[in-house]
Amino acid sequence: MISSAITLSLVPEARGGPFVFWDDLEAGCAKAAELGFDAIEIFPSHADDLDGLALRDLLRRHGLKLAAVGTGAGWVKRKLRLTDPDPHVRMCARDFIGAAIDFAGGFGAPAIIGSMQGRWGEGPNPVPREQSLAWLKEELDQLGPRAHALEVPLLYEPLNRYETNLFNTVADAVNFLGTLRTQNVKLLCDLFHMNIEEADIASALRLAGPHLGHLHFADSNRRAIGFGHTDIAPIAAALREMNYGGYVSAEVLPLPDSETAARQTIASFKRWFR
Ligand code: LER
Ligand code: MN
Repeated sequence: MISSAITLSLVPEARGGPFVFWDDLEAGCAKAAELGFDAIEIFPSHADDLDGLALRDLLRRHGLKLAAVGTGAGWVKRKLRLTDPDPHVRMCARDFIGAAIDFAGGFGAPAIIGSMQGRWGEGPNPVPREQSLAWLKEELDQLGPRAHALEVPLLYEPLNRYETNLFNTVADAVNFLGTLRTQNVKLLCDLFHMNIEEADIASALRLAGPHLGHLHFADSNRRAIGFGHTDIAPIAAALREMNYGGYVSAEVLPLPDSETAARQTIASFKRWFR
């Protein structure tokens, strides 16, 4: 069964980004539960900033699950990326994501690698694409088993061309996953990025098939589903036919405000998946 989730950012530097709830974990959880969401997806400054016991209690009180933990703050706040030419930066990136894997894993949830994948061919010491991909592969082959030990997948997210030049499409990302030693890295497909990069979103999701581990549920303009022009019917049909059993998580702009974006998301979720 497909479950619903909604994003909550605890990162001041990410202000303006695609997160529905902001700053206040308690208030965000209360609102998510009131509206009927199954889970929240948290975007922390660092996993070590999160109080695991307090979060466990909060989730229990509100009948929520943890859907995933984002690691984008490693890039936004610290400029860490898994494909940085500097080995020290790559090591810090690995440690940052490792902490997110360990924290999320304690809740049965995966960590997400999105922005922290980086880009190739930039900066003062640009390297060829093949070198960046070799580093990405090396890091995923270390981090995937770390997640596996906690019985959770690790999520890798292809992004649109303006955010990475490593992998933009599901087809290319699926091929890349096939080159890894670990089989524990799953795809996070974000409908906003897919709207830019895929010829046909539903076909791309079918291609992802069993590799699909998580979905960012966003309309063409990165607003709540129903507030843009993406045709959700064939996408929902594809997810149902695939027997997708993960989360559709609203990583969307809080427009016109957080509550309206959240209400629109849960209404769309119920319409398409219940
Ligand atoms: C970034 O655009 C994004 O979609 C995030 O989920 C990645 O961290
Ligand atoms: Mn995303």
